[in-house]
Amino acid sequence: MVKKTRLTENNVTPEQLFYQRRKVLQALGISAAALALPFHAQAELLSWLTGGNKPKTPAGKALAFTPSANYHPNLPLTPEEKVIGYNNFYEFGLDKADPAANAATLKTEGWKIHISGEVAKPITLDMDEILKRFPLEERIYRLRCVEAWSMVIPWLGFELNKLLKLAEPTSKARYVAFQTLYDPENMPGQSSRYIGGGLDYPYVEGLRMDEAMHPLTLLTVGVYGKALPNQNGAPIRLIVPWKYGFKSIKSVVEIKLVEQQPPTTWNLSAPDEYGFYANVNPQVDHPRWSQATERVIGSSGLLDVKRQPTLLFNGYGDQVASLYQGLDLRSHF
Ligand SMILES: Nc1nc2c(c(=O)[nH]1)N[C@H]1C(S)=C(S)[C@@H](COP(=O)(O)O)O[C@H]1N2
Ligand SMILES: [Mo]
Repeated sequence: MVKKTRLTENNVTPEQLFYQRRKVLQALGISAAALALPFHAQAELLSWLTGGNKPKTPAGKALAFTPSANYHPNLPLTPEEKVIGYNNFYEFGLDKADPAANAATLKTEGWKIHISGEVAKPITLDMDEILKRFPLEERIYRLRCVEAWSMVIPWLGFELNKLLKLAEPTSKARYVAFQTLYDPENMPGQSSRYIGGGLDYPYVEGLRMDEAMHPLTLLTVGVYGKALPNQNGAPIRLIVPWKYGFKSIKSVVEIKLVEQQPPTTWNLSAPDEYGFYANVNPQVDHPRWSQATERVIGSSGLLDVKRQPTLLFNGYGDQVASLYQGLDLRSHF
């Protein structure tokens, strides 16, 4: 068994410090986490960090979409450079700046998504077919990471239920299982536990069928009016706005409808800390930190970090609380 890596609460470190630290460490040729690692691991990270002229992730191309009247909360957007520069995508490293720096190696050409399992019509779609079949809508959603920070992000996407209906789920379909691309050659965290934190890859996630069919649940292909940058989970990723961010799995290739609750990556890694449901809940603390408040990314100067109260179901309770009637949210965290 590989060592468990745990998400950490970064609330004492404004994101600007991450960038500064990243710059200093890059100048030194080594990353923060590396300093605590054995020598051979430092060497592995060093060769990766200094590995030639890495291509820069290109900006996404502009996409056509309809602004959605119903999903535009009156909230200030997180600046685009934070949305595409401060990321969690452990396949490309553990630091928040790592995905933007390293995800250019993700191969998205010829991408296909495969829907199978408990369906009458298994189906494989490429990105052109997806964009042809499903008109894009802009949805402005809150994103609340389990690490107690948050953003407000304008996604471009379509409701997952439209894709699932196309495959005609059978009566046995009770859950939906999702899987990220597995490509250890181009996703360095999948082949090195020092880069990828020792998670089991490919990254997998799951939803109950009613959660998957809910109109808030999106497959997204863009952000800020353009195709998703690789670091945000290009070319297509899930967004479930009332759940902690780790449910919103990136770079999805497989969607399988199943009878039994599927395994999920963070729950496998630390079952006492990350549950299957992962509904945002200010009353149920993480074992190592409070979930009552959150750090607002992009709102602060270097030292004045704005915190705000976290909302039950991330503020989407009116739409989703009925899904959980009779469920103990404390034991089903
Ligand atoms: N495949 C994969 N999906 C992932 C992750 C990851 O490491 N790998 N991180 C998750 C976490 S913890 C969060 S908070 C969100 C971050 O999405 P963003 O970088 O687009 O804001 O992606 C989620 N999806
Ligand atoms: Mo997260």
